[in-house]
Amino acid sequence: MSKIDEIEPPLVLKSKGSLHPINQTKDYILDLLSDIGFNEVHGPEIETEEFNFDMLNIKKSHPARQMHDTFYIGNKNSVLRTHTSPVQIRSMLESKPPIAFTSAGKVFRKDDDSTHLPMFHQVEGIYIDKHVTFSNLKGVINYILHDLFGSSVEIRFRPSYFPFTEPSAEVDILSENGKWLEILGCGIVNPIVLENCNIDSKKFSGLAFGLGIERIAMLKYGVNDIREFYKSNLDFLSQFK
Ligand code: 2U9
Repeated sequence: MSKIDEIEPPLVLKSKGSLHPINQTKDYILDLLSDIGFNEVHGPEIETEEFNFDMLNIKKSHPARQMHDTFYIGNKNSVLRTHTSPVQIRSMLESKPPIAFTSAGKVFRKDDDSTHLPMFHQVEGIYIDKHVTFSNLKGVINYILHDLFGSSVEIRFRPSYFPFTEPSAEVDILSENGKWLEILGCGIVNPIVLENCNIDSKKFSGLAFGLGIERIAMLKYGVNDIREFYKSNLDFLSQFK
């Protein structure tokens, strides 16, 4: 044993740190998706309006673009990304299908209450190939939710609307007290978005989905107030070691 190993560390260093529960949950979902062939891609947190909105078919008049929902910075063309979808757009422009990407990380919206924060984390997935169908989408979503909430969890697809997917659905799971809880959003990639990325929408189709990590972690760990995750309260955080 070398001399350095014999030195007692100060008391404060004796308890090891660990990954934050949000990063643990994010990594867990990314690993789950990597197991079925999705590769993680990365991109900037400061985006242009073009990549954050226009390329995703989010029109100038869309409420999400209003000053009270989006953090505009510097000149008006720069925003803090409101979702990780522009990461997928950047990667799609640089590759040819078939592709299966995940993107994950911080996103920013002007929200602040017990279930919403101005900064939260998302994981998104996109798979583009020939003959991708809604049935494939259901398969991927069932795979994720069965792993996270058990193979007997009841899952419900509810029709919804997003500019970047058509058709779109929100997905609920049945909680123990008999209430349906919204858990993620998904859909078939809008052909307009494929064409924006120079992908021939007559040859290719895609599935996409997005999850809010804090929401998943709250449900999985029974946390009622999203703000608990960001108080740096070691008694709270050390429960997730
Ligand atoms: C591209 C095309 C389509 C990603 C998708 C959702 C539906 C969705 C929400 C979940 C909870 C955001 O964090 S949240 O508020 N997301 O409902 N996301 S489809 O669709 C894409 C992504 C990239 C190019």
